[in-house]
Amino acid sequence: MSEKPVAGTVPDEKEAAALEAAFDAHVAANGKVEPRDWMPEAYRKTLIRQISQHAHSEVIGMQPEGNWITRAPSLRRKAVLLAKVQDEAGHGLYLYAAAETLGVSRDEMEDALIEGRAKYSSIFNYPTLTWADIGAIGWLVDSAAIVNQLALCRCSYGPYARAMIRICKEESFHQRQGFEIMMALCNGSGEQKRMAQDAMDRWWWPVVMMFGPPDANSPNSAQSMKWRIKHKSNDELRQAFIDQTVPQAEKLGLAIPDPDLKWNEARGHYDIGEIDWEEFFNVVRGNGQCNEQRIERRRAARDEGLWVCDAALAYGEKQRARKRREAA
Ligand code: BYC
Repeated sequence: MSEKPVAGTVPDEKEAAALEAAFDAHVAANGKVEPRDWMPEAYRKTLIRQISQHAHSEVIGMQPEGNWITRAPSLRRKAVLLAKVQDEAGHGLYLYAAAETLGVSRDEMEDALIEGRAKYSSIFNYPTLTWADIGAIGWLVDSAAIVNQLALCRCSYGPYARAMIRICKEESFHQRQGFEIMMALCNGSGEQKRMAQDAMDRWWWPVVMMFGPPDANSPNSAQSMKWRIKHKSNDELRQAFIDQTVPQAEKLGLAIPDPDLKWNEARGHYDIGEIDWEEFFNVVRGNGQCNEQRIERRRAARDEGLWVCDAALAYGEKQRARKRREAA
């Protein structure tokens, strides 16, 4: 894209059509788009929407797991969980930074989340009732995240694709720690095994829904796939997750709460029962079990942390003033 006009150039109508055609050809050939390249306004907006919502999901996702840091069953489990939750904060930061390259500020994105104008993943509106939920999140939610994010590593927008590569590496560790918690519970006492099954029963369907609405009802998919932001559709990714997870559940000795789950020899995939899309849209609209609590906590964290930002800004200004004085 280097020979093309940089962002901020205002082309006339004919130039704009030529730029758009060149842009489409570039991304169709799997070319990368960088922050200073010309891009269609709708491409920029789509990326801001998706990357910021992805960042919000990482940051809000710290809450359900953070809920168990003080109650982790051993020092080792506590240290691992703390590290995982810190990783999620880091993922949020890489993603906010990637979105900022598109000309939106961190404050604008945060306001949109807190004022309910931006979404975050439906999955984080479910409560973590027992320690087994921490295992289920690591195993199932992070597995789902990896399936989705591996495809995003090839996203046409360079800063997003590069952030995804690092995030996926960290998510693999998260997935293993979740599976290991589930393994310990499944090989433990009868009560521990029941706790693991109960977590499976509550998390399975919300995780299946995490991939978003079915392709036929996914308004953003067609354009995002054309722009190579998405390389695989919501249903393709959902199917890949189900196919890889069923054998893992069998290994753990956990039942999947879907009486219609069945291997389909002809398709070479598992068939599943009907997904309750009403529940999904209800949660996305803000009416899930924890939506209010999640946003309220985020708002409180921002408000209570404002003095830290003010102090950092005041300190920076003091340093600059000193340098100016010394240079004078
Ligand atoms: N929840 O046209 P569609 C993590 C919305 S973090 C809520 O298919 P698109 C982790 C969608 O935004 C995981 N809303 O959209 C963190 C759209 O509404 P808008 C987060 C959802 O963008 C901590 C509308 O439904 N991962 O794993 O083409 C600890 C129609 O959908 C959801 C990402 O964010 C949902 N589940 O495809 C542990 C990945 N699904 O925006 C783990 C990046 C859909 O038009 N995002 N909607 O108002 C993506 O890959 C895509 O944005 C999606 C949706 C596949 C999620």
